[in-house]
Amino acid sequence: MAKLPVSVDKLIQDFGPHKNYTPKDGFEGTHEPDKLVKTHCCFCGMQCGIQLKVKDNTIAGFEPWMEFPFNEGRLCPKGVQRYLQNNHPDRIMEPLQRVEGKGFEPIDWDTAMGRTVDEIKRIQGKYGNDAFAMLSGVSLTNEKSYMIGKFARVALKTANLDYNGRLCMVSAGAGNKKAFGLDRISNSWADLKHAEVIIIAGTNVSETFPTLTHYIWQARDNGAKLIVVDPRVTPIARTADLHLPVKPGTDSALFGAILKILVDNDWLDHDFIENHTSGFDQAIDAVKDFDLDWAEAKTGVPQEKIMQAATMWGKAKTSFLLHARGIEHHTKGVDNVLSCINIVLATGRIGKPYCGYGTITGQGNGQGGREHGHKCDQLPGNRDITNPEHRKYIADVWGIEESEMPGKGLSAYELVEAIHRGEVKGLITICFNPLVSLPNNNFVREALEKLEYFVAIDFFLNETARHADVILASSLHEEEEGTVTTAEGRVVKINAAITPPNNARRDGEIIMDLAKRLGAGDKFNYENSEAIFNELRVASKGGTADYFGITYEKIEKNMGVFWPCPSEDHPGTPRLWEDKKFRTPDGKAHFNPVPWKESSEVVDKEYPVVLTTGRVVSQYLSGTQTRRIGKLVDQYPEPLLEIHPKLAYHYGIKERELVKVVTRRGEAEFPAQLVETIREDTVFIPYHWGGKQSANQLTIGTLDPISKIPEFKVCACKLVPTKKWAGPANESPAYQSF
Ligand SMILES: Nc1nc2c(c(=O)[nH]1)N[C@H]1C(S)=C(S)[C@@H](COP(=O)(O)OP(=O)(O)OC[C@H]3O[C@@H](n4cnc5c(=O)[nH]c(N)nc54)[C@H](O)[C@@H]3O)O[C@H]1N2
Ligand SMILES: Nc1nc2c(c(=O)[nH]1)N[C@H]1C(S)=C(S)[C@@H](COP(=O)(O)OP(=O)(O)OC[C@H]3O[C@@H](n4cnc5c(=O)[nH]c(N)nc54)[C@H](O)[C@@H]3O)O[C@H]1N2
Ligand code: SF4
Ligand SMILES: [Mo]
Repeated sequence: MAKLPVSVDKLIQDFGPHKNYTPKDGFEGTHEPDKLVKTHCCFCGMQCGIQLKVKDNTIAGFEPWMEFPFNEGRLCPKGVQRYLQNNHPDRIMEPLQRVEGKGFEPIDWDTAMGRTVDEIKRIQGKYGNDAFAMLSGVSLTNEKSYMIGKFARVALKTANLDYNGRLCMVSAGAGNKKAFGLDRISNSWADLKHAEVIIIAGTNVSETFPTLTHYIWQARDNGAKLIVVDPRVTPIARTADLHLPVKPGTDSALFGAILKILVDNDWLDHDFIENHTSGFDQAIDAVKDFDLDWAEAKTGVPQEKIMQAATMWGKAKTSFLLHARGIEHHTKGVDNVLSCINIVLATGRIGKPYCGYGTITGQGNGQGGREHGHKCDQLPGNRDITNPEHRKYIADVWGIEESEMPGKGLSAYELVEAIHRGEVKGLITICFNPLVSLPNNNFVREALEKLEYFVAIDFFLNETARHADVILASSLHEEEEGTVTTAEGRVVKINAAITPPNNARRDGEIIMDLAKRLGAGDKFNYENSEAIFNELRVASKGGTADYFGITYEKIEKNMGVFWPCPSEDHPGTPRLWEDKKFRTPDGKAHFNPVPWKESSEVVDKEYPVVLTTGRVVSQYLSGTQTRRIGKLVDQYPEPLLEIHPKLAYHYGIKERELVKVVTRRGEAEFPAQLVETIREDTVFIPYHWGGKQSANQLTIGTLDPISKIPEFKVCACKLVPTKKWAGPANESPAYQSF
């Protein structure tokens, strides 16, 4: 059996942005595969169908899966190259433990698991159960998400479980629950093609959900008008009928102003408002002063454009509004979402063909993973952990007393703050790289260093795992069967193509083994993934995210089933709300008042430039996976600072010159990329890198009070050119705009 080097310091050194890798055999195309396995991409929420070519228990390539209805064979650069992770030389193939001063050394499973369980018991015995926490991720299947929720509450007996969706969809989830009582996009993508007007707010769809753009093009071919709201002229914005270059953090002013215009012009669906909604008067009262002058001053969008957008939306008969992290990663993320929902409800364009609204879910299983108990305040079926009836129902499914079920725990960033304060002493992470992905990561690093015991479950040594005491060698997406729920609410099947190599184990087996060693083995006795799914179906029954009627067989037969699906004879629900029976207590859709609020940190003389962060097409999240795939690295090898030429001129910054970006949290240097596609007062940095290249050294750890999402999309920075320049600073027009 291949052994890892005693020390993996070398691996750590090599773990950088330039690590190129192509499979040594190059056997793609030269050997016939043993089999083709139909499954889905391991990356974003589109969950494109793909067929993996298997040769000798290795993924040797892929074939398009033409029949899968969403993507019909189309894939983006990440999907095409995901198979290169398999057989990668960095793969962790057996458990590792850290030896001070030496790096990591391989250990056997029994020692790794034994040590972990001893430490859990020691820490919980000394400091209480909640002093041992767990952070999880939604690249994991529904089965694993469900099992981890149960594991944390039943085996680890801690309240402190949260997940990386906390950095992702929670503002949208909270907004959707407030407005509709349910957290899912309203329509399947098929409805997008026939909408008359489409608003895309705060999402760079062509780079982040590339296969979805096909649906937008089709809508355009059918005559749809496209409005894009983004501080950057993103690729999709270049093809839009109208681009609104909003200043980061001001979307609620924009959508509030649009609501006011809809009211002033009576572009309203009075019947829908009267019979199916509540709260309209309060919502319009909150925007009564949002006139065009004010809105232009706040948002930086010329008032003619705001008027044009409102007119296009107001006069349309069918429409779709989509948003993603651009409006959600804010301390007013929930408010921004509600301000979008208000214009959808005012025009009654929901629950009808070609009329839709929703967030575009980010991670592969960002939808399903946020429904079945991963969250610190939630139980399966999107139940509420503070609701006595919900607790009782799930306690019965799990075979425990309701009184044994822990309560609401801390959210992801709050958990790190609790570690920093010394209140939480032990941590398990699975499928999460908080040191790269959480804001203000110098603070996160300090917290990690205070842990008494930290165990990471991963297949690559990510930046956070380098601080672990023990690493448990786990499985890639293609090594375990299960289901995921796509961004449109379609539950699809992930099929295992190969088994984990060498001494690596499936995530599911690791969790079950830990549960057994913690004395809860009888509650984690699953024969296979289907057995977990069948328990999940019962646990979700009657909840808003009801999967009871979904079976593995039905998924395979129909290439996916849309939840809610309450009984086996139910066909699933691609389009919500046709019956107008919203899942709120009064059965109505709720308008919510959204008064104006500033972002947590606004620019000033000392920090005069707005910093925003996000993604590029070839890299994925914290980059652990895509920074190891040579061709994706070639496409975008290092983080660049996008800056408008006028702002660059003001500081004397030239193309590719290093610029020091300084915030109140930290500083870092990035080569400048001069682009006319960004606002003159804003710079953008992609966040897929760690260490000195991490954008999250700069971002701010303030949270939305409701969703607890961090404000990744706006903070104040100053730029310090690293080359001296003698140019006339005050000449720059950009200077005027601060
Ligand atoms: N290539 C790639 N694709 C991905 C991912 C990835 O890492 N790489 N990750 C997946 C995941 S988990 C997610 S969450 C999604 C994210 O998908 P997106 O939300 O599309 O991606 P981001 O780049 O985070 O942000 C989108 C846009 O928000 C804009 N923006 C910044 N501030 C504001 C603001 O205040 N208002 C408005 N209106 N716009 C603003 C940015 O300019 C950017 O173009 O992508 C998924 N797909
Ligand atoms: N500045 C800034 N920061 C951001 C964002 C931003 O826009 N700007 N976006 C935020 C968003 S939307 C998100 S979703 C987060 C994501 O942040 P993270 O969730 O931390 O990012 P990932 O790269 O997905 O980290 C997941 C880890 O899980 C591992 N992994 C993947 N699949 C599996 C699996 O099946 N099993 C196991 N055991 N491990 C697995 C990977 O190897 C990787 O090490 O980042 C957030 N951070
Ligand atoms: S669009 Fe998303 S799911 Fe489809 S291939 Fe690209 S990363 Fe994978
Ligand atoms: Mo995300």
